[in-house]
Amino acid sequence: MPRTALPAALLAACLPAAAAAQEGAAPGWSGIWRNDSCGSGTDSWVLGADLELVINEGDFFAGPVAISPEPLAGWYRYIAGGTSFYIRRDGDSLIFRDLLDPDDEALSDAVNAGEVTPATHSGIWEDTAYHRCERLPAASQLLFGELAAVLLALDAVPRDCGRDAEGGSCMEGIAAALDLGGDGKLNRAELARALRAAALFVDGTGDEATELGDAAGEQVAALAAAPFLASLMLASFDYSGDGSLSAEELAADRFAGPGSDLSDALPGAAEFGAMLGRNLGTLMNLLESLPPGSFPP
Ligand SMILES: [Ca+2]
Repeated sequence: MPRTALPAALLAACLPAAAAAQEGAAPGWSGIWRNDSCGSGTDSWVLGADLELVINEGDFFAGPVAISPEPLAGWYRYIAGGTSFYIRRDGDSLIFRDLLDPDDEALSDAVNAGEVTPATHSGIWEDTAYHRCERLPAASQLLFGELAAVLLALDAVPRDCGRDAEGGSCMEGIAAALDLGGDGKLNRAELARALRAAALFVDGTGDEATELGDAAGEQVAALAAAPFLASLMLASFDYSGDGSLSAEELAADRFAGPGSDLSDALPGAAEFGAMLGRNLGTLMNLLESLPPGSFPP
């Protein structure tokens, strides 16, 4: 993986949807939601303004989301992984509406095309109520707690980030979202945390859900690789030599030109995710092939 791809990779993981997003989750919908109840549900749904993470009993999915700004018959259209669903708030619950028979391809196609909606059809839907929870259940927290926290923190990045005329302010938002210590810069551990979250996020993207067992194995590799990658990022971009990356250092020479912004600098969301997946996959394979002790301190 070329070093110059690393900050792009970090950005790609953080902002796969923002550059293209015209829509976003309605305010107050972001958070951790569980079906049934926080204690006994089977599924967790981490919903951010642009990104989501869905954890089921045996697998998980991560990716960009888009939610319509206006409701249809009280339901907001919500598009994830190219498939349309509907959601609405009901008090403290978030109601998720899917087709009763999601295997009915003709009907699914009509829903995805916007021809069949809750305003035009009834009796074909199945609703599931999700309840807001403070955190993921303990069993999920270990593997997904970091990604959930990073994903929700990115809600604070300006909504017009991808179209912002000044990429630098966008980078400030990203740096702030990932800055756990609150000093306005990203140190090696903060970069490593973002990279671990990025690796898991990429692991969960794609057409098929990823099995939890596979994700756990790859997270072990990411745990070892992330500090090494973070060191490479510091070696390449910490121009002031203080051991941290500032928003200015992340943005230097990249988003400075007149009229340049992230949407010019970065490819589309889908290509981006694929590129990042390839790069991280190659890198993980390389790192796994190295003998113990190969990592720098
Ligand atoms: Ca910091």
